Amino acid sequence: MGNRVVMLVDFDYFFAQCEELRNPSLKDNPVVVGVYSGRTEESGAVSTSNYIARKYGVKSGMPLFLAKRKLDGTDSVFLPVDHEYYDQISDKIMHILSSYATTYEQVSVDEAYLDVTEQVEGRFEKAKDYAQKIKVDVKNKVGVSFTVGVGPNKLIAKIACDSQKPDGLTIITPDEVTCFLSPLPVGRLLGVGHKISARMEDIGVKTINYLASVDIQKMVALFGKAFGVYFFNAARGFDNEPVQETGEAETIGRMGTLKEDTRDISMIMEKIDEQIDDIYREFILKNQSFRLVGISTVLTNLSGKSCSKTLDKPAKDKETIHKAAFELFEKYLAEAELEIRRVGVRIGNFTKEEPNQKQLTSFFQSS
Ligand code: TTP
Ligand code: CA
Repeated sequence: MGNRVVMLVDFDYFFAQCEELRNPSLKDNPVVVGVYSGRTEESGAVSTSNYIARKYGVKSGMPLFLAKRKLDGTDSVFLPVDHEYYDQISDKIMHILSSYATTYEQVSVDEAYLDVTEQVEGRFEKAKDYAQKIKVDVKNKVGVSFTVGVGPNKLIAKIACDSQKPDGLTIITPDEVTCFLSPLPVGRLLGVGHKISARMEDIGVKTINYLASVDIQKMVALFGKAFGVYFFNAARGFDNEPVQETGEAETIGRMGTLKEDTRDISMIMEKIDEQIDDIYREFILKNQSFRLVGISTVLTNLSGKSCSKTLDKPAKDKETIHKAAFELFEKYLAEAELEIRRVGVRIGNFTKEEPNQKQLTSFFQSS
């Protein structure tokens, strides 16, 4: 099989850029978009800010009063989040993006992977013009700028994208993967957050280059089978995950508030199991299989996060949802610093396929 050409598109300072879009006079000021918790006028957290505000040290997740303090003496503008408006803008852009790819996978309100292998005939030298063309089209039609990373798989596209923002375009060809990854800190790999990178540093592993020299047995002994194998592959730039439509409309999910803020997985799973029962009742009416299980959380600082997992093969049973949700929470809790306030679970990627029918793609991958 030839090379894949995968793009990750990540919209620049998204919520704040949306605010600039409807009020261009904000563009020269520090702009902070935040969630106001309502307890006092200034309590709440920063969702995001434009790059002018970032120069003063404003960061996502920071308490609003601290952001105010950092921007003291400037003409800063603080605005409450308006998800409905950002979703509208996001939908417009996503619609345009999807027309440029054979398969497209939206991962969040402001990020999507595009498989453009066919469009550029598998040639990375064509990817630059192609990405530029998409950028200009979206800028003209919607007025929003974004950053693109291009690589032979999702893992590399993501790291490439993060390496130059905003309005960036970074292309890493298959030949460049090793050189590109080698000097980077392990924290740049998806799934390696503060805690895991601290554990890696404890054994002297700081760079991806060094991580690639750790043998597989040691990796599995240290991080467990699933993580160990993932890190082993990721350090080498290997990633077979296909770019696939998740279709937000085609998920069944529930979200709810926990009895108390917690990081206790059994308490979380108790809530999740109730939600799974609910989801499952709706799901069996479809008479289909699902291939995606996702979780969402809202933390005590009101920031939210979601992640998902594509199953090796389609499934139909409740236990698979429970197991996948448990694994996702386990992974998530290993990284999350704060307590969790709200949780949710969803399933998606529905197919008519029978769960026990071995798919050709997974057959080739495992043989
Ligand atoms: P990001 O892509 O992480 O950030 P960004 O788009 O604001 O900035 P950039 O990509 O240029 O670095 O997040 C996308 C949106 O998600 C962001 O605009 C606001 C929201 N968000 C939160 O609400 N809370 C958070 O803690 C983070 C990180 C993001
Ligand atoms: Ca972004």
